Amino acid sequence: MLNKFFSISLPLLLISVSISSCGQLSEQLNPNPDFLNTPLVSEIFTADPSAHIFNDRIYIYASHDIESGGIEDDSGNHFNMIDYQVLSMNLDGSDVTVHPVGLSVDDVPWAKSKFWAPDAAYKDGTYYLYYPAKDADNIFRLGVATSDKPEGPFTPQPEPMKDSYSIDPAVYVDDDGSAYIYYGGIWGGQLQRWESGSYDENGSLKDMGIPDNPAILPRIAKLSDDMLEFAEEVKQIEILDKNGNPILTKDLDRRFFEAPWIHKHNGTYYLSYSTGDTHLLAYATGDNPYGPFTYQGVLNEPVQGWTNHHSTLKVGNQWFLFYHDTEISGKTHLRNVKFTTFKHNEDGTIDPMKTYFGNDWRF
Ligand code: FUB
Repeated sequence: MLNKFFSISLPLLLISVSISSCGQLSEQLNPNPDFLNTPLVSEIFTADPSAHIFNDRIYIYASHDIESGGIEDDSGNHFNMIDYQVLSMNLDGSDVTVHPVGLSVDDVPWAKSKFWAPDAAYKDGTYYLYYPAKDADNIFRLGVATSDKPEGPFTPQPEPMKDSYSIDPAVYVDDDGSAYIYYGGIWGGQLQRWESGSYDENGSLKDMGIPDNPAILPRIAKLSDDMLEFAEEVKQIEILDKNGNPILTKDLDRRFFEAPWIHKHNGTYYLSYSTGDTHLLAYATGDNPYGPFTYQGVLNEPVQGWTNHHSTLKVGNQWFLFYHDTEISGKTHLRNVKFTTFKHNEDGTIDPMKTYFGNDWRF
């Protein structure tokens, strides 16, 4: 299959590049037919991009992948990240910048390892970086760090967020100013070990193992006014099929695995997430931040590399999907962030995106 680069003529491409330099962000198309887009940066390896606009500039809060020598396994032993470096660019895609280290695991008293997928939010002059890390007992918790600049440096809170667990925090600030934290991930993200309400250190390393049971669900909590803690008891977010039935554990193409993300379009809330071992991004819709959400379809087909993790961002009138693959390294734990355009159809659905056209994606 041809990618978008080859489906448009060269003169059109030149026009699109010149429009880009005049204002509107446009995706960077890859001359390699296996990939739709080019990596945003190549100085460092970056993954799990959470994109936001702050002060008329796009900031991307990403995992900073490194080679640690960890042997790949189903718990993510090969992802041993130790710091965060924020990426940013102008709204037209110019001046792409890799900022200095904004937070190191050594700076966080409670955190011992695994700076996995982060997100950020802004309120009243302060930027908040939300991140997962393993504590001294090897349990994933969520932390918050603050800064007066979007790129940091960030000052961490001395303790993890009370009652937090698992991975992949994503903070959504609704139109009324209410902020919600979405999070969770199974397998290496440990969510299956919290099904009883407390951490089971001998719990399963994977799904709960009961195929016909409802799948494990992502979590949500409203954030406190100071953005530093949960303001309420954590709730599970239901993901239903179109008949109103829960998506089941055995439904690997549709069940939640990790990487929850929320955006709103025409009053509808879109919960998108990774299906993990089936390598898809999926999306479901609801009419309020807590759900229930009804499964709608695939958001992005598998990328090159095992993980598929993303965010969405509206720049002007155009929606973008920020995602990652492994084009530069060919290794699943050394990823690179990219972005592409998408649109919502008249009926609110989103056509599945395809950003990888090769066939060596599962490694
Ligand atoms: O980057 C480490 C982990 O890989 C993330 O937390 C997951 O979402 C997956 O992308």
